[in-house]
Amino acid sequence: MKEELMRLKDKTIEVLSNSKNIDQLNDLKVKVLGKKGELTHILRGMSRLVPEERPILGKMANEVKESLEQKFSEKAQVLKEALKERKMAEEYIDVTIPSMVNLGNKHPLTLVLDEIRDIFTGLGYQVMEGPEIELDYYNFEALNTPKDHPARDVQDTFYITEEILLRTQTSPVQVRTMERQQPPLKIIAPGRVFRSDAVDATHSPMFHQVEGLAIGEGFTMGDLKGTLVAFIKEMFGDDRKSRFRPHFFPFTEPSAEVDISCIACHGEGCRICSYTGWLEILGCGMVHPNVLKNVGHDPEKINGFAFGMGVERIAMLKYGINDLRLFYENDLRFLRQF
Ligand code: 2NM
Repeated sequence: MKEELMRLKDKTIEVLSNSKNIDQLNDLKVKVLGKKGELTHILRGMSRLVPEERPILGKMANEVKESLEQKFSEKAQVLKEALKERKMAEEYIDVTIPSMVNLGNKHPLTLVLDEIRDIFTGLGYQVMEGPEIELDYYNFEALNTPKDHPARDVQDTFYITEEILLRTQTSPVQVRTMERQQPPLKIIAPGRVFRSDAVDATHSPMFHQVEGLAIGEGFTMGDLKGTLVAFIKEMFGDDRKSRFRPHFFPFTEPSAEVDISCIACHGEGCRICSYTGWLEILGCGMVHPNVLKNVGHDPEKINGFAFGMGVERIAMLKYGINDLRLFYENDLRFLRQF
């Protein structure tokens, strides 16, 4: 029996040291040390021994069991370590390999909006945002746009209820800001606006605007012109000419539209500028006294100027794009050019 124990021990150690993985090792452990294993089988033979020998063999069997258990746990540790090493080697990522990923690029409207924003923040303007779903009050009423004004026509405006609509301009953001922040104030409000227009090369029911506002004490039309000419030169080049034409907006008085000399023909006259030499790029004016009153200012003390431009229109002029729909179709052949 003693020999049997010794043989079991030696054989187990030999097989154990050749085990290639944890599963093999566990199988072996069950086979040798398990309840119905080989060691138990040998111990059944104890009953055939003389009583004096039993404790000696019992002690020996325990030693064999303990030493095997020790070997099993050592080997398990070694196999686990090896498995970890192998995984680490397999899953190693060389972060120094040069990347071949196509990173993509910014949308042309984003590029133009970024540029407009950089120019005005450079002039000390803050960027403000507001809701796209607006109250009639902020979109029209507070902006001195009377109930019978053509811009309020249900044909142009998406009404949700009688009082709630999709903003048709971003000036409601200016009104909201004037209500909360005291002058002097210089802000631009970029964002999406909505008008019930049929889609064609120059119209879309959703487009982007940037509106600007500066209020404080003693502003003049000269401040307005200086600001917008500085913007035009940065955006379209130092030698770009501009002109201010009288116009009408309900929220400014006096009001003007601003043209720049044609990008394509530089004033000679061509198809792009309809042979006028000029391209319209924005609207502007001195904030109407009624708008100032509506936000609680005394127009005798506080005044200022405001302006608004369409981002799509500026992007079309800047990049020579002749169809607005290209901005929204996400055709990569178009988008990759910017
Ligand atoms: C334009 C043209 C002229 C404008 C006015 C205001 C406000 F809120 F101050 F009254 N914000 N934007 C404005 C003025 C917008 O867009 C063509």
